[in-house]
Formats: sequence, structure tokens, C-alpha cells
Amino acid sequence: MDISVLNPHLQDLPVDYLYHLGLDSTMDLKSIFGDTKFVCMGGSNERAKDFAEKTAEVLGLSIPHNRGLKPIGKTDRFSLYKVGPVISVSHGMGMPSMSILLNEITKLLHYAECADPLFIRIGTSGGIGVKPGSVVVTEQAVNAELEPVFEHVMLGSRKYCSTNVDALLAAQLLNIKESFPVVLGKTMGTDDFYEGQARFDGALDPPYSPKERELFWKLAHLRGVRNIEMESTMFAAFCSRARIPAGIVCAVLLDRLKGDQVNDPPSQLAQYSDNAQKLVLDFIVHQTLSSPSSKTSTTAYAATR
Ligand code: R2B
Ligand code: URA
Repeated sequence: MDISVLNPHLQDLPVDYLYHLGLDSTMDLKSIFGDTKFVCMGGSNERAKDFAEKTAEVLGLSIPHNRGLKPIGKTDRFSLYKVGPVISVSHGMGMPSMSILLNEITKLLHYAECADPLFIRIGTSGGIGVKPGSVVVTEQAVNAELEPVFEHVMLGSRKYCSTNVDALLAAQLLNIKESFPVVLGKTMGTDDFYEGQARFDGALDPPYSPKERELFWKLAHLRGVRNIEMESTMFAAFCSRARIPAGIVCAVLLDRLKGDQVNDPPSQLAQYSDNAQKLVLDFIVHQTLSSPSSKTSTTAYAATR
């Protein structure tokens, strides 16, 4: 990790409490997290656990059979698992939640003296002219105005940060062969699921017409946007400031050119999400096999709470 970009004020804290994770800097974080290579984040607690279990399976790591895989730290906000070189953690919905997680995970890895982790968001999204079940690998995140910037208000003024992701990581993810379509595209990150994503099925009467929406979809598609979700710009901006290589891999749950409601059967939606997880798992296996230094742990870490 490039410590030159980290907050110098952290040195003045006798103890840094990572409040939302239920961990702090006096703990032996190095022995648990020091060998982390991949930090994989998804919205829900269940999917973080699911991904951790699949990671153990594909890397051939054993999970203590008497206790199963247990989350590390507290779980009222996020659920965090460590399996071999992989952290699987939930980030909740939206940029404020993602921001809290990114700050605390980054500090955690710093205190753990972790060398060069990659951060990957594995999410769900609405496609723009992309079929459900496809996976979009983000080439750049854009905001709800289709601009590649993340706006952050500090001390009453607006600050801007670019939203580029790691081009090499995106290329490596796209290189993995899968049985479902994997496409490269820009990802629009919004602060709302309903009107912020141009839906007509929110609770309130939208202040736009179907014709206006159609024009917006055309413009977005023309600018290279292939999916919409709610964390990408914040995630990309944070990782770019922190100089941590970042990738965003999202399953498409529905094509927004065809509708608003996420109404495929739950088993079908779960299959779509599995596709995004599978692409990242295949990437991790590929990287782990091609880099022996990644094979540092032999067991899935199951911490007590
Ligand atoms: C995708 O799905 C969630 C909303 O349903 C949100 O977290 C996102 O980015
Ligand atoms: N997540 C979103 O943010 N939007 C969608 O349409 C589907 C999933």
C-alpha cells in the first residue's frame, strides 16, 4: 500500500477504533489480515458469506467444520470474512455506506501492514441495452450527470475526484472466459434507485416524461454507459485517491431499456449475481495459481466474536 497518501493525522491516535467493523488498531490485525491480496465487496451480508464459502472451495482451503465460517468483528453494519488471501465483506447500499467501509477497511489493511491489495466491488445493476445475466466490467464510473467525477462536500465546499478504475485489472477480468456474456462499459453510479435511475415505479410522480427518459438512455448509451448502480463513483474515487487498484464487476438483473421492475424469480436473480461472483472467483484462482506468493494461508480464518 502507498502509505504516502494515507492520513498523517492517524499517527496521533493512541488507538484507532474502526467503529463500524468492531475492530481496533491494538488488535493483532497483522496475523489475520497481513497476507490479504484481494478485498471483495458486495452489498449484502449473505452474499459476503456466500462469496467467502465459494472462495474457500475454489482455493481448496478448509473451513473448521465444527464452527463453519464466522464473521470477524461485529456484524450490525457490515459482515467481514477472511479466507486465505481474500477478504469478503459487505458494503451495504449506496455511497455513504460504501465510504464508511472503504475508510475502515483501508485503515485495517494499513495497520495489518498488508502489502498490495486489490479492491473489487462485486455488485448488481440495471443494464442499458445489456441482457440480464450478463456481467459488466466497469471501464470508468460516471455520475448521474454522466460525468467521470465524484463530488464530495467538505467544510461546506465541493471537492471533486476522478473516477477511473484500474485499466489492467479490468482487462484481466475481461480476459477470463465464461459461459455468460461479459462486457466492458461505463457504469453510472447514482444516489437513488428510483428517480435517480429514471424509474417510473417510485412512490412519487416523476418530474420527467417517458420521451425525456428515452433521450437520456440514448445519450447514456452513446457515452458508453452499460449499467447503473449506486456505489461505483465513490468506490472508484476513493481507490484512486488511495492508489489502490480497483475493479467493479456487476451482474445485470434487468435491461432498463425494457422495464423498471426487478421481477425475475429470486432463484433467477441469484443466478445472475452468481455470474458476477464466478468471474471474480475465476480471476482470483488464476492470479493465485500464477503467483505463488499469494498462497500464504492454508485455512479459512474463523475468528471468534
Ligand atoms: C445495486 O443494487 C442495490 C440497489 O438495489 C445497490 O446497492 C446497488 O448498487
Ligand atoms: N441495482 C441498481 O442500483 N439498479 C438496478 O436497476 C438493479 C440493481
